[in-house]
Amino acid sequence: PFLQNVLSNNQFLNGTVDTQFIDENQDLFNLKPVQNRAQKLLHYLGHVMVNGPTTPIPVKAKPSPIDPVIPPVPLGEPPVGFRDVLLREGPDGFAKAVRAHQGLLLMDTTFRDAHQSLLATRVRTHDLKWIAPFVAHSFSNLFSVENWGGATFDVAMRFLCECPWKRLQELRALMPNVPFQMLLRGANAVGYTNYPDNAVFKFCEVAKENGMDIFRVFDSLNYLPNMLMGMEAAGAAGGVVEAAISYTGDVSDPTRQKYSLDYYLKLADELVKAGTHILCIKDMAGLLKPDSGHLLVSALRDRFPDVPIHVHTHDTAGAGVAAMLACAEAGADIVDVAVDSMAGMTSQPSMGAIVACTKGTKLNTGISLEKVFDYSEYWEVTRGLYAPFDCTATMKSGNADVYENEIPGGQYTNLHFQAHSMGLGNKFKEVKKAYTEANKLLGDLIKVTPSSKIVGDLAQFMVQNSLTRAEVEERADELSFPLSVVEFLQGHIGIPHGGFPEPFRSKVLKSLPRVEGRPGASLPPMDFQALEKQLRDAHGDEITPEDVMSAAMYPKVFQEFKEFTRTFGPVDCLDTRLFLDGPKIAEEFEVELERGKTLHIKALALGDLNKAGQREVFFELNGQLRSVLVKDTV
Ligand code: 3PY
Ligand code: ZN
Repeated sequence: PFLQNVLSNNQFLNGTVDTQFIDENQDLFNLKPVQNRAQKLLHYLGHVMVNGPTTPIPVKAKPSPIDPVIPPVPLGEPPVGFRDVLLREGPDGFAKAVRAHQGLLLMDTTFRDAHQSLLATRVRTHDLKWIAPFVAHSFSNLFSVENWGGATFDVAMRFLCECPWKRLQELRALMPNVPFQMLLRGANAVGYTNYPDNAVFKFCEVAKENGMDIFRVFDSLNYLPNMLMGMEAAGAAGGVVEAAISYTGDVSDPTRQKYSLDYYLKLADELVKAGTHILCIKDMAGLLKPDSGHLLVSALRDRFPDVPIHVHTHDTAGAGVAAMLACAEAGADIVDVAVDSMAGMTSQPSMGAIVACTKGTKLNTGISLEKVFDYSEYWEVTRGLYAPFDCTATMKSGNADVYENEIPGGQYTNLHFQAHSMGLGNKFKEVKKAYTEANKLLGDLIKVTPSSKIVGDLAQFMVQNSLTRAEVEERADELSFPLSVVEFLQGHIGIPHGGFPEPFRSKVLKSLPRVEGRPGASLPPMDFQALEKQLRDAHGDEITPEDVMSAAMYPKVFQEFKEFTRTFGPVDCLDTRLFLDGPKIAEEFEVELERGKTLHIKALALGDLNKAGQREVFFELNGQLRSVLVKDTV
């Protein structure tokens, strides 16, 4: 405003005053835009009050009105945990300490896979931060907390309008003692397509710098060259490499031999030879039964006595606890669990159940059940805030049909949501059947992001066009397949075990080009300097190395996130109920922008629709009347 006055002053404009000082100090004009985060947040709240949530809501339910209570946390530093071992001894020493540990270790997936599987990945940093100190203090003997990667990276920006890197930084500060673990989709990093190698390397480097410790690296086809590249990237960044074999089929079933015990052992040989610090069995669909789990883990244990074995599963059929206990009996060092109120169904097996079942045995976890109950209560109430995304709105139980359709946990929930939202809730069985058939058509694949999406896309195509497997095979040369299916057959994500299905592939591709070998090897490296410059030109100078990686992974999503933030401010500071549903008239609340900077807001009134199709929304902000004009788009 001062400058505006100066620039509209006649004397100044006529040049009748001495402006030499200004001429010589042009940087006086480099004014930063007034931040005014408060006004932006009022704009956001007004927008939600007028038009409803900015994020798509799959379930017609409101966030619960009950606030979670944070269990008491002792003062002072949290106790020493495995992260202290890692920082002291490095990844090799850490792996040795894990292997030497007596009793069963747990990874807690509540901060990532559990809500990816049950709540459409929608849990916000805000609610993770409240409970993080409790976890650091009460569960310092966890192997790790899985809190990053997978779908969380993209969902954070796309739907929660928050920065995934800030989540990592904030949690790191609150939980210094427990190792953090992320899910890295090998050459697909945290995306759905292959990135150039240097993007995966840089991503791991920045993740490590921001506090990530353990990188679970997998490839959706178990395609070894992709896995090795991801492992190298994680290792070069100084991370703990946890190579993960994605599990499908049933090693205990002699009639299902495409993915036999021998197949898994040979793959494990390669991963151990490549120097993985930890070996993981990633059972993304929850197909490991107690028998098959025991068989597989015993064989791996015999073969690699010194390598820690970590088992991941989903509880879709309901046999997760039994399977994890069998794996632990057979020699697994670590199994994955989610806190009770975020466990079961398509999520991980229950932490409380595993802790209770191993208590007093040689597999004792050393975790206090009382603390698990406190933790679970926090999540039970917090989960209520996410009712608009909760799969239990329609999904009432797990289902053992997963042993047939082999749909990964998160995708099982998504397909269920989709079927219900399309009014096909009574046809979910058909969708799953089509998935089984689509998988056979594609040659019986390992199914996990992104290969699972390809199978899902083909299944949807078959349902929409009422096509059977035989019809698709017969007419493969004339049908217009989804792009993801065509690109898979071209070799864009790698080569499946046993090769591509023929003659199906040739019939679909005809003369389309085929990628030979590892897809990333033929991609030109990403130019990060050019990307950074482009981002600075578009968004100003406050671009960080983390922003550059966000844009490298998701260029469009990142741009939209930046634009959203420019308009609506730091919405990650709002409580979840306010973020999703806005305040009620006369509601008073506080928003902590940063430590020591708190806004006191009261929603006063919603004006009538004006001629321009807008409504004025009135607030009291720190005792002063404010209003925002919002276009009514409903
Ligand atoms: C992901 O890739 O996000 C997964 O959770 C796979 O299981
Ligand atoms: Zn999983």
